[in-house]
Amino acid sequence: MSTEEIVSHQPLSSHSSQVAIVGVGGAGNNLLSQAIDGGISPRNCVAVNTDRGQLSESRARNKVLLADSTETNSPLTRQRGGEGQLLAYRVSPFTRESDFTILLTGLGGATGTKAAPLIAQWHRDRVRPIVSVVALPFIHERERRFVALRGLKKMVEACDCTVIVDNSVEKLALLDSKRVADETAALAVRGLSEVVASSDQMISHQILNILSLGSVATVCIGPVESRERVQSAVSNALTTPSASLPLTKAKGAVLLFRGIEPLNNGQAAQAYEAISSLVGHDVDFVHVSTRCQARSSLSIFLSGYTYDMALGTVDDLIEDLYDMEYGLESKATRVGVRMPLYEMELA
Ligand SMILES: Nc1nc2c(ncn2[C@@H]2O[C@H](COP(=O)(O)OP(=O)(O)O)[C@@H](O)[C@H]2O)c(=O)[nH]1
Ligand SMILES: [Mg+2]
Repeated sequence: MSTEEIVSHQPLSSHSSQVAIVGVGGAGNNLLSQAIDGGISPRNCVAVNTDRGQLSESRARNKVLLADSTETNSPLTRQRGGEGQLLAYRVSPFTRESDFTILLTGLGGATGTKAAPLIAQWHRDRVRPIVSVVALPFIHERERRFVALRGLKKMVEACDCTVIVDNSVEKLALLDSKRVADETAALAVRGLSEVVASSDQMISHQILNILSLGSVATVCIGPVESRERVQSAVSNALTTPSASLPLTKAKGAVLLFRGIEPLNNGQAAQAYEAISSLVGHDVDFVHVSTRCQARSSLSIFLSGYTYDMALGTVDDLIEDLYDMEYGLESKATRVGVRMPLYEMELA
């Protein structure tokens, strides 16, 4: 039985949702600023960090400076019932009016890995939808990938859906672009927040329902040369998912199209056909078009994955690391990539 569902976008409904976007830690702050540069309003954005310098550079309107871990052991923290409570107390003034929260962080460091799951859990306890977009460390950040996996487990447990943007995978896809992962994460956040804030709540619910078919999702982003060629745009986008999870295991797809003219139902049906044929079976589907003057693009969120499947993709990379370490033949593209080093923190 096909569960395909095609919904047209009703722009500027009076029943849209309020979205809050929270960026935690160095990566979270950077990616949030990039999403703001891409067009989302800084008003609903909150940057959270233990690093005062990074926080001051954030383009978010609201900022929360967290104490480092020595301070979180203070009597005041204990009085308030632990770190989760303290975090909630600091962050909630900026998110409690919202119906939908998007959490943005990089896992594998100290601040985001520790604080983001606590912030997510606090929202989840209030039965508010929370979707996270998380960057996983580059392949050369050995120990960090292990730390990230532990953090990912907590994120996955605390969020309705966690969209993984693997820094390692994205770097393989487009060698000429320095920061593909950043672009992907920022576009994913912008697309989701834009659609949730401007569509009918019913559409937001459908999107959330499809995203939460599994605890983990990937996002595939690509340009659209013309709406008549939407099928090839879909196939191209699906060749570079944000984390290397198998297409065949996807259970749902959320297609966000941006362009001067929205996709008509025929074009949306063609896009669906391309997705289901590449995935190899029917998936739950919703599509939303947003008008914009810029070059047309699409973001396809593939959902229905589990934490264990995500572990599998990281295992592959760990095997590659092992091969590199012991001089075994490995895929040349992976070894040959020169990756920029991000700020390392002495936690
Ligand atoms: N894509 C992307 N990943 C980043 C960026 N900065 C850091 N990361 C990744 O996020 C992980 C956590 O780093 P960071 O956010 O600095 O740690 P934290 O501040 O302690 O939470 C790192 O291991 C990096 O792989 C960034 O600007 N973009
Ligand atoms: Mg930091």
